Amino acid sequence: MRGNLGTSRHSPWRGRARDPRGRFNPSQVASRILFSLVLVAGVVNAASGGREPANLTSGTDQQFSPFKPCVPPLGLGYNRWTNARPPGGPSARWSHAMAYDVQSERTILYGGQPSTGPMSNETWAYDFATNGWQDMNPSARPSGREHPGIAYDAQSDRLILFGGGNHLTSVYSNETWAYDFETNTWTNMSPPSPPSRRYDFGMVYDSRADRVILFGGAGPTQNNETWAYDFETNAWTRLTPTRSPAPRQAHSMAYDSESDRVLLFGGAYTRDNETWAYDFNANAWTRMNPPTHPTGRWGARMAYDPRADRVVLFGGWDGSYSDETWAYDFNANSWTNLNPPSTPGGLEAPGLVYDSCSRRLVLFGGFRGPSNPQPYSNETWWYRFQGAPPVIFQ
Ligand SMILES: [Ca+2]
Ligand SMILES: [Ca+2]
Ligand SMILES: [Ca+2]
Repeated sequence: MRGNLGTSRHSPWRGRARDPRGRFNPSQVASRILFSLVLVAGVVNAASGGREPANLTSGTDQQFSPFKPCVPPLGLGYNRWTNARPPGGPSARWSHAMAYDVQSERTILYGGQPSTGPMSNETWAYDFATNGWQDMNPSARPSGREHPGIAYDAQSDRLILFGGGNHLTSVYSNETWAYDFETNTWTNMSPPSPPSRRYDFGMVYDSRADRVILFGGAGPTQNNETWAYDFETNAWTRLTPTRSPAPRQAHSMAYDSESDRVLLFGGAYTRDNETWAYDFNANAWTRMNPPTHPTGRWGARMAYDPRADRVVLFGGWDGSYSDETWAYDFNANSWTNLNPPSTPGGLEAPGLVYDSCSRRLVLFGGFRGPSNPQPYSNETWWYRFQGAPPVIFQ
């Protein structure tokens, strides 16, 4: 069941038992009934002191919480970036790892390169509902590092972190760690046959396959390997598709849950402008060749908005530090420059996630460039996309 909900209190589509094309949609009615059952089950579960089962598919609006209203501030509109200006938060940095814990409704940040001092080993959690960052300060943690990969395994309710390193010392990791926000615990998983040491790769969670998918990276040599990690069996598997994107690092990746594809854009060092899609079921990479696309760049970030069924790309370095916001529709194989009226400014390697509770992208940090008086950002920004009505998953 790939449920839709156009029914939450935030939805402009509330009360319309029709799909965006105006047809009556019986599956949406069924979804609403199911959501009611899920909500009742959740309340019962909470009352019994249990934790909500993490059986919700990542990337859909099905995770709307019955426990905590994630009420977004009013009047922010669509297609605009808003500086959230939370009180406090992580220090300025770039190349940190960021992912959204759907079950706990927190954006989790790990590591990165601060403006001064060693690579960070901090774990922070951002709550949109309170616009507050919390330094989690867990007792055990991965060592400090930049450009690790992180993805939220929704089925297991764990953030999976892999690799990362330090380009100043050329030390790279191939450790696999799992973080549980509820217990504030990092666990070194020590799987038997992980990918080689690397940093600056792409890593996303394929919710249908229940696998974390990794592509490329450098350690320091660039590669074009595709790997899958299963938390339950603690096993990395090297996938060997017949065709792959060329070796690269600093590319952008996101998982389109409606189309069940891992999407990739760009990368270094050629300032690549290719768009690729990976289908785990077919173990196949396909080059998409869209008619228009962002300029070649590295260090951009992408996140998938399931309501709009669009991957949103922000920033990167394309010869200068870009502040562009683009949307990619896999079904139409089309990139659109969204040209929002305000932006966070040009940034390379910020953190970017889709917060399914507030239905906004959350961005933190990034590198503004060496000539900027404040080269590293410590700003938190929100972005709400509406380029299309919410998608009704069938
Ligand atoms: Ca959690
Ligand atoms: Ca899992
Ligand atoms: Ca799609």
